[in-house]
Amino acid sequence: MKTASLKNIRKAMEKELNSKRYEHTLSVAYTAANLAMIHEADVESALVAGMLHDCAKCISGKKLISICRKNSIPVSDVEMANPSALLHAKVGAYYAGEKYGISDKDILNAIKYHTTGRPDMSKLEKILYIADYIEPGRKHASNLARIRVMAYQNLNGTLLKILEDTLSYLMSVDGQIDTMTKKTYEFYKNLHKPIDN
Ligand code: DGI
Ligand code: FE
Ligand code: FE
Repeated sequence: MKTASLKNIRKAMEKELNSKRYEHTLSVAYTAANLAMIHEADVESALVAGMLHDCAKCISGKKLISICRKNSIPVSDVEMANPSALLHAKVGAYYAGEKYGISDKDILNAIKYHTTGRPDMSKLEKILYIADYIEPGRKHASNLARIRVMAYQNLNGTLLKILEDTLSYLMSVDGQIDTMTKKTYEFYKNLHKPIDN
């Protein structure tokens, strides 16, 4: 399939997603574009990644597992137990390639890792991860006002704060933590360690 235009992707998302998720999608796309402008990343890629990041979010957990099985996408035990939270990102990346014709690896990886992050993310991956967390429609996360300011100044510091807050939120609700979320947190924590001599 030829790469769909941004306008066509937006129309497809309007059909595919419920209205709340579609509003969130638009907000993430434009927040990601803003972050790309200030951090000198590719604005078009940020828009496309934002527009498609949750393209599999309205698919049931059961269906997400079966899509993974059919297409040889590996599923861990934690993903199997939390398919909606974790697998929509992996399936989303798969759909972005197969249904929406995206071949840019960086965009596909940004979608794939938008929920857990991963160690040593590209600039676009960081931008999407952060935009998803800070978009104007998000209301409930703690420290949001501070994180929004940080996002326009320092991507790695912002990632670490979001990861810290996500892990404490997951622990407070007894949520199972994905190995990738843990690895990402460790990576960005070590990056910020003060050098002692
Ligand atoms: O799809 P969105 O709601 O826009 O955002 P998202 O893709 O970042 O998903 C956010 C949810 O994912 C949030 O409720 C926390 C959850 N999450 C992130 N890392 C993990 C996780 N859930 C579990 N169980 N384990 C994780 O490691
Ligand atoms: Fe998501
Ligand atoms: Fe999202």
